[in-house]
Amino acid sequence: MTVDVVTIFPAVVAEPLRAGVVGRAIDRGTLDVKVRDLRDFTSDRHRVVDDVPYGGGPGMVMKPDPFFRALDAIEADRGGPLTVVLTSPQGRPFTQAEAQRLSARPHLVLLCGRYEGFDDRVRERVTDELSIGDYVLSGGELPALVILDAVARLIPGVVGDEQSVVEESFSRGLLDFPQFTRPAEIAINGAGGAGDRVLKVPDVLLSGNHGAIRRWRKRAALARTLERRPDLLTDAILDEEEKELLKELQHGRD
Ligand code: JBZ
Repeated sequence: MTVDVVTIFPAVVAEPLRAGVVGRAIDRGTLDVKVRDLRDFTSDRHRVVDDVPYGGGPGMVMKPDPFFRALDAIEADRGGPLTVVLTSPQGRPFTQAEAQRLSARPHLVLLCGRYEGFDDRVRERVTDELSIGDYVLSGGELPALVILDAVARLIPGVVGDEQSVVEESFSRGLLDFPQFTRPAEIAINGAGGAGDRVLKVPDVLLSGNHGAIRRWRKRAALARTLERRPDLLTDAILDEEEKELLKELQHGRD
């Protein structure tokens, strides 16, 4: 997949992309990301990207022409038609299903906004307007990175162990089960003094009984989801054993 990110803060976008699985995918050429400076597509000496809003009011608005010129350059580079993603609070919620849809595209453009937003005419070239959540941010750079990370993980060869992507909580519609690693016991200092509490890994995980482990994990994932995100259970894809376990857990609650 090839991705173009258009921003007035190219370093903010480029640096995080060097880390972890996404960084390695870029090194290997599995993923090709070009971070483009919006100011390179201005035509005035001062490389101005913002202006006062028509009709008055506080703050500045991003000028449309640098975006149009950037999109023309990207289209000439990559060949059209482009999938152009705009991150904004007005977008539809970005979900794992949206990530899956976008991961099937050969090419993505991510437009990052700043200030009070874009001149609305930029939306003429936008195919998908997405929001990563209901909170106030300073710009679209972090949302673009969030979307790129979630989409990149779904491209074959980006995450080493394909199975772990398939088994991931949100792909199944459930929260993950609790994980543990060595040591099997740790002593922690409670309020009373030194080493007065021992935190143990659940015995079943040390038992070597893989059937029992699988069942414990299913139950734990369902219990956590029921406790923290019951809304997810509406759409979760459950096998027969999970449906039974969920019934048990729900009866235990009421
Ligand atoms: C987004 C103009 O800068 C912003 C401000 C908030 C914001 C974005 C861009 S993108 N929120 C979101 O994805 O929810």
